[in-house]
Amino acid sequence: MHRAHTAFSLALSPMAHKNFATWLLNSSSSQKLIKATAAAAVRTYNSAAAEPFANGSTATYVEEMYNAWLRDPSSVHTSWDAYFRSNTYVSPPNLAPVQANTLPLTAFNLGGAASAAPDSKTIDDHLAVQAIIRSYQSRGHLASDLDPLGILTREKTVCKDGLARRANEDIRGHNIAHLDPLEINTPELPGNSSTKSIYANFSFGEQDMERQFKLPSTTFIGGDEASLPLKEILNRLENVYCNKIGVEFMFINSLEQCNWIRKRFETPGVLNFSPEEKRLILARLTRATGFEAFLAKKYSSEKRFGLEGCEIMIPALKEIIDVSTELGVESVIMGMPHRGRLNTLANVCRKPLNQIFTQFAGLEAADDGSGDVKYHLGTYIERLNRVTNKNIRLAVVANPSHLEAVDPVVQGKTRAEQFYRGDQEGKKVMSILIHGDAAFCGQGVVYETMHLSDLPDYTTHGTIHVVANNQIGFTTDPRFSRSSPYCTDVARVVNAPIFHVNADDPEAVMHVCKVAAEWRATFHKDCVIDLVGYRRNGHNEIDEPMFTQPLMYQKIRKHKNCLDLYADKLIAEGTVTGEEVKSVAAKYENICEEAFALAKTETHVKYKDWLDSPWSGFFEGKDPLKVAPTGVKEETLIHIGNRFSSPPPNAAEFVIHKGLMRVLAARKTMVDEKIADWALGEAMAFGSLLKEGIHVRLSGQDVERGTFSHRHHVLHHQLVDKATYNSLQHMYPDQAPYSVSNSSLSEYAVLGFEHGYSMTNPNALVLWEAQFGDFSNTAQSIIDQFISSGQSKWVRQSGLVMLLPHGMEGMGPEHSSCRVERFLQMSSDDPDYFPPESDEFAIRQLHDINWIVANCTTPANYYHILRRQIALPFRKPLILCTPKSLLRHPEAKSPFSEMSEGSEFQRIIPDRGPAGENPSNVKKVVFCTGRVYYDLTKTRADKQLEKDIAIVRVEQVSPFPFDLVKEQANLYKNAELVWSQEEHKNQGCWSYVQPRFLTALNHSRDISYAGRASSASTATGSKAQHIRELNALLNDAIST
Ligand SMILES: Cc1ncc(C[n+]2csc(CCOP(=O)(O)OP(=O)(O)O)c2C)c(N)n1
Ligand SMILES: [Mg+2]
Repeated sequence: MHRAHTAFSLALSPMAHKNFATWLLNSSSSQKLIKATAAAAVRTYNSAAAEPFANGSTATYVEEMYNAWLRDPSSVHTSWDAYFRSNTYVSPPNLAPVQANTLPLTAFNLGGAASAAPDSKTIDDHLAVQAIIRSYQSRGHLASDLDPLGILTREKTVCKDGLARRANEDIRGHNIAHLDPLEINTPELPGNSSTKSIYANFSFGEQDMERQFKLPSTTFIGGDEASLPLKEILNRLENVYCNKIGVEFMFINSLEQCNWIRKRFETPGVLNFSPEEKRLILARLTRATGFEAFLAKKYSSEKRFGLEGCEIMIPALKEIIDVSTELGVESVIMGMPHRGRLNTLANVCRKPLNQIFTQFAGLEAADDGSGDVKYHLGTYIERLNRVTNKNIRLAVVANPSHLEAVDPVVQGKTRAEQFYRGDQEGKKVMSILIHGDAAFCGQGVVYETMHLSDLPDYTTHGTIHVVANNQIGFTTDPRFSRSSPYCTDVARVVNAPIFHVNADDPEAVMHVCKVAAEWRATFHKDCVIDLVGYRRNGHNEIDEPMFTQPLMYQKIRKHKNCLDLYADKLIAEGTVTGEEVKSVAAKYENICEEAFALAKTETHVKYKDWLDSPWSGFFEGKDPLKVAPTGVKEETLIHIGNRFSSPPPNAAEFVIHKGLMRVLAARKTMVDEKIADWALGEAMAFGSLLKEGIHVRLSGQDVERGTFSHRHHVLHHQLVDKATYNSLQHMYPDQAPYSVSNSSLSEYAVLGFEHGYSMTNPNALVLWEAQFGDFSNTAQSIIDQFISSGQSKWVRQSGLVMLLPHGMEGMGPEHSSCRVERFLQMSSDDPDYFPPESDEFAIRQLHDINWIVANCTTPANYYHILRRQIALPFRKPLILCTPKSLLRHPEAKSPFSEMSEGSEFQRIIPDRGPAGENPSNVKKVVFCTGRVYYDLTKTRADKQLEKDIAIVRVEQVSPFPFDLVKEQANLYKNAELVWSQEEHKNQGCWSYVQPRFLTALNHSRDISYAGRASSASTATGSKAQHIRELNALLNDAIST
């Protein structure tokens, strides 16, 4: 509505230009009409840059209102009627380039004398033709010939000129079905007789087919012609919009973009290819087809999820890459599912064929890791693009079976690569996402990822989506797997144009790919190519498709493959000979045979060959067991603290909220007292890393302020919109960039994105914060499939930090638990194995585990563990339970001395009070983690049991500090050992720590549990019950 209002008021602006359509308004006055017609028709349309009119749907809306009003003034609201009558409406000025529509209407022989004013029938007929053109543009795709099997293709109808056309009244009709020139099923019009008579004039008969019509500015079908006979108009439209390409774009809110697309598809001759181009397509198609055939021959009983039926995807990807490289792209990051993946690696990335074939041999791995199936592995290749003669990097990101889960990961990786290259507009680095038809519409993460596409801190400046649409998902037909007409409708939400194309027409496919690459390079927005093909085999090669799709597969069995169809076509038109076709195929088969022989000589597979994100140089020369110090000079802490607590340098002009002035003042006091709370500790970690050249990126919902209003990294000018100040970006003149960004309200896509971002460069601290920890479970497949297991499956490391607000604070079942038990269950350290004790115990454990799970109780430890992420000589994900009420807890503060040089992360914090001083007298040791520590110490103080009960904090839960637990237990020889937690017994850390305690204690002592009972829900919704449970657990734990 806001936009509509803007469009409306712009249209009313006194700056209004000439009134384009005056001639239509005043049809009663022929004098006026002629003058105005001439004035309007000779106007030249300006370039998009000069477009003063609001673009967007509202502009289209006004235009449509206007058109409706032209047809029938009574069909619009009286206010619009008055407005249009006032002659102040200016139609959008730049609907076409100069060549179109520059002649006065009177220049055409429109049925009357050339110099006479057109009569109202002529005008109506012209409007009707415009409406027909618009309908083809809007809905022609619905009748296009996309399905190679012909199952879904619309029958042609014979029109009045005797020609068969696909677009019938549904298509041409749209909202203006009464304009149907062919009068097939013209609907009854509403009662108003004057309306009826107007519409009656709109119908065309056979006699009209040769009539010349002036082409409106919104079409390019004329080429250099300003007018065409109606028959030719229909034929050209039919050819453009209802042939092998279906273009869906009229929903786009930009007239400039719509025109850009119209021009690319409507201009006569756009589908003409040179013989060289055709031969290249044929050669590529031969390789794509030959690769699948070769695998089918050699490994007939292996699943490979072949591309048969959609082999054109390989030449399609190559075309996209060629055109994009020509336009400046140097690096392409791809994400794709199983289907056609091996073919893509072989023929798009040109991964050595022997490496691919080795994957079929069932060999042992030469390096660490558990590996993955061959159709999930990633790759990274740098090579010369032979067509453009430019160097290019291609990466296919490793992915799990979880369809579409890789999408946001690819986007994050792409964004990071753009960032490190300073490629702010995505001119050098781009992503391509390949989808299956069923997954594209079925998986919600596609929608979530789409919604990142235009956000300032998440955009990759346009992704080309390619759907390998084989019109089936496993055994399910589209009519049972989606409610939308197309599998691509999800892309409409971001105004991405969608190019549907019949996968059996290679030239149409190449044209669409070229347009897609140019679209991205021009507008830096997403677009979709829907390759409509089929699946020649079952879901995999061993599946029997006739069980479930008998009729479809009868058709498929009889259907020639695309290569043969295209070869036949090129032979028939004389572009190639049959011998040439055979020799290209034979040559490729030889290449495959040679690689096959080479693969046979391999004795091992190397997972490293399949790494998608190599960190060249990072591991070299590093002691793999040495952690750099995490403490920094006190003066650094003071400097960061002072900056972090100061308003912007131009404070006099920058009006800060009073409440935030108080926050800054409180921070300043802490800095003066050399003490830090949680927010300050975090800022110290970030600031010191930035000083050391480490890029820090924090992303998640509302992270700029912080869900709990404690962070406030972005100060907002109270009087000036969008004026902000972020002190962490201004710590040091030569610091690394700091980015903090509120994300879209998504966990799955955003966590995936940040994971992808973290894969690109090890020298960056990338953090994702959940609004509350429990919401992270909507991103479970990123956690399970990528973060916890990525290194093991794909030898790929990531130092991503997940900040998960966690704690039972009476807020109800949600907002309480981050379900730390789940993360712990996925930790890979063995509960029964106590690693050898040495100075390197801690670092070895970190080296060997899949990730780190911690719950810190002090800002200093939080600071150290963040810095340790970078100080480690390798990268591990860090799952961090973070506090809520502790953010402001008076005791949860740390002196600078615990963060300065010489200090380090404490895996366990021993009891620092009277109990620790005389340990042999201690009756009980309560081990715990996280915020419950503060409740336990308070209860202990209240009960005056400080000498009797020691409280030990396990700050790093996983990998489990066996050595330090043993040390603490030995210290309190006579004490009973208890684990206390606030989470329910079947949740929290208990089930993880219990067996590990026993291992640490060598089963010589026991450990008991003090906490809530087991429960299905994470927490009670009743405050009273919460307090009751808390008191019970505290009393249970703190008693002797
Ligand atoms: C999230 C998820 N759910 C279910 C599956 C099981 N599955 C594997 S392939 C497939 C069908 C995919 O169909 P489509 O996306 O059209 O790709 P195609 O196999 O047809 O190329 C299904 C359901 C999966 N891999 N991932
Ligand atoms: Mg499919």
